[in-house]
Amino acid sequence: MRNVLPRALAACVLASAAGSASAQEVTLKGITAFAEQTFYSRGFERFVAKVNADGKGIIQINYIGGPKAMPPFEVGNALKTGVVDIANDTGAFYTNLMPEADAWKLTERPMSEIRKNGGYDYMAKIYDQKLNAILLARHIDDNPFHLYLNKPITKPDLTGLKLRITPVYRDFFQALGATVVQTAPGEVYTALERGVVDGYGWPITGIFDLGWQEKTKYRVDPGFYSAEVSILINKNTWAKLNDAQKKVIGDASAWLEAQAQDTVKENEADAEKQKAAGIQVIAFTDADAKFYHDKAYQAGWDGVIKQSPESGPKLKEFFSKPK
Ligand code: 173
Repeated sequence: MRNVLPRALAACVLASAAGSASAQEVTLKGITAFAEQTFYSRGFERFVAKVNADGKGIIQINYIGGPKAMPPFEVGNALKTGVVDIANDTGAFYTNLMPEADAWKLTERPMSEIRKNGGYDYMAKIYDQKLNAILLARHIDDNPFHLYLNKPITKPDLTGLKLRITPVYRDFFQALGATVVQTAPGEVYTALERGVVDGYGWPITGIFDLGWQEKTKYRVDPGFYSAEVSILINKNTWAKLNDAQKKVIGDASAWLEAQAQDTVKENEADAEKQKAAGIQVIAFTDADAKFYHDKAYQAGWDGVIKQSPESGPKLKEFFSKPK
């Protein structure tokens, strides 16, 4: 008789501990590499709002913010080491850890196909090994990059121009003769204002977010590549989640990635806005436009393959337009 009570108590304590563990709400730390409430952070912010609504009592995201909280090129390492659990970032910002991530810009097939043809799985292994992370959702796609200039050009020759870049544009702009200088987006306005650069690479959308239209005279057409911005989660964080928590995150990810195609509408709206702001389009002849386009992909893939001689050719097969 004497032993019964402690044993019953112990069972009770165990049961309630297990009960509270499974019912416990988990809070993840989230960060974005782009300025808060600007175009490339908005998808992430919708994702955070959905997780926090659907995940009440299960899982929440504490959104710490953007470049004011952490320099954009450091977000990849913060995710890898678990300083943050979940991040909104683009491959070009963490090539120091995973050069292959920059290859996302070269996709010429929708993510739905790349998830089926083995390309996503191939990249997932590299994310696992080099970034200790899982790519949850690519929410920016079909969003071309452009060259913006303050000096006019008439053909695809950038000799004598100094351009702001990230790894996205380096090989291409250099192949056309430009001198390049890498900066975070937050430094572009000042670089233009001071005349430190003659232009910059950036996608078709978002220049109004940081006021660059005030310091931009020309946009060169056509655009090239397809910008990628994705939500990533630290692998250890993911492994600790229970099924219900994983479902909230997984459902919100699928929901967001399915919206990536809406980017096309934003592309058109921003092109109109640029026109209204007086940004002139420099359009090449058809032959020059083809040369420019082909050079972009050739220089882009050459760069990826040079960095990753083993993975590069495989990624090219998964990502390129079927021949
Ligand atoms: O130009 C950039 O900073 C850059 O690389 C990028 C990538 C994806 C979306 C927007 C910008």
